[in-house]
Amino acid sequence: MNKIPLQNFDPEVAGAIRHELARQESGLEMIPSENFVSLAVLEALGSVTTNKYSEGYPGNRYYGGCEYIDIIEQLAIDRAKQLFGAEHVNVQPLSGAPANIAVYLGLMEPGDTILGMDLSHGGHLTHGHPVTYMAKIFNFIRYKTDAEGKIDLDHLRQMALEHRPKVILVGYSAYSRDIDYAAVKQIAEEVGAITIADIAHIAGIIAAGHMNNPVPLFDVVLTTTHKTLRGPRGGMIMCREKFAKILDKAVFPGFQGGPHENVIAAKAVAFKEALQPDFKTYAKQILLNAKTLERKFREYGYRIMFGGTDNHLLLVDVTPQGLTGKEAQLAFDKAGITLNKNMIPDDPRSPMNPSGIRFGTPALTTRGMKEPEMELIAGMMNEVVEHRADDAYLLGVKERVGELTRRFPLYPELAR
Ligand code: DSN
Repeated sequence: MNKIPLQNFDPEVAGAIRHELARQESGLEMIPSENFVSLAVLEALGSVTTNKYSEGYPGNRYYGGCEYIDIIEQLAIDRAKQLFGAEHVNVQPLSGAPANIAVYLGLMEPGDTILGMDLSHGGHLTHGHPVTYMAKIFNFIRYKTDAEGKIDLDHLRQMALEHRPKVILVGYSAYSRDIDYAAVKQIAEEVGAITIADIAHIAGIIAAGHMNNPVPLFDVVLTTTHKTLRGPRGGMIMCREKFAKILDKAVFPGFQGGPHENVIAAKAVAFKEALQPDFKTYAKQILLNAKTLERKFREYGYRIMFGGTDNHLLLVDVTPQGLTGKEAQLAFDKAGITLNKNMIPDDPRSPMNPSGIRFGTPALTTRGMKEPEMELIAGMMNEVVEHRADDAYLLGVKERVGELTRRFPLYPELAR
């Protein structure tokens, strides 16, 4: 076995990791699906549990030597149940897209109809976008938000009555409002559809009790664990007991092989963190910070989609300012502010050069930033848009970004 430390054995990889650490520490991370995990989560993620094969589930594995792996996976399951009030939990999905696929394959037959949100209205690729393989297997019908950016429940009901879907899917990746799960459940019951919620973006906020929780109402709830939940990169499925067997089988052996137990160990640690009282404070601050950005962007005269935000993110149309989402993203990169270009509802532009930008507060909030910093950041963002063609100006903003982030150290304990 190689015993040489990473830095000595592979300085190229070690160097790139060090630079990535510096990039994360010195910039403003505003991609709403990103966050910073704790050292305890990192430690579990980098543990020897990565060496172990463990196909099957706790107490029922295909391999020997799983006694400690079983403890870890059961802890993750029990903590997730406690966090969300779930009847059954599967922590093995490798990430959000594999979790979605396993659920589709477990619940539906090829050709079955599923009603999901249009990508440009805040939905997700895996919710039936034509570029995905799932769209070739299942009949996705896409609903949209109304002119004010709200989910039009009457329209959703009409579509459900017309198409009689096997599944109704809610939960989005660029939508900034809360969801009336009870109303969607009522529509699903009327047409006999299974309800699925994909809460990947807002799981941490739901776990903290600051947004509506679909778990007690819906048949199946999917999430990633690395966004507002602040765990390792991974996925999770929660469901009613009656779907437990079929979905466990869909994950393994239906779709995946051996689970990544180091990631599951890190999920267990993150769930323990999310069960602590200070996680509620953290999640509340995410929302307060997003509201502060909303207020400032409104003052600056930006076109905020969906009429504002109830969660951690904002979707803003920048074309009235005379630039595209792609141009804005590039200018923000130059200023040390990381966010992403994004389609707006019924965007006339293309996904690679759309009209909007999407940004959010989970990672900044993890650093300890609050309302005063959000005001500063909104001001700098507005300057970036106004001076996007002036590289020297953007460099000046980057220096101010550096001054701000130095006041909120991220991983001072890590070697550099
Ligand atoms: N890529 C994630 C996001 O940014 O929303 C979702 O898969």
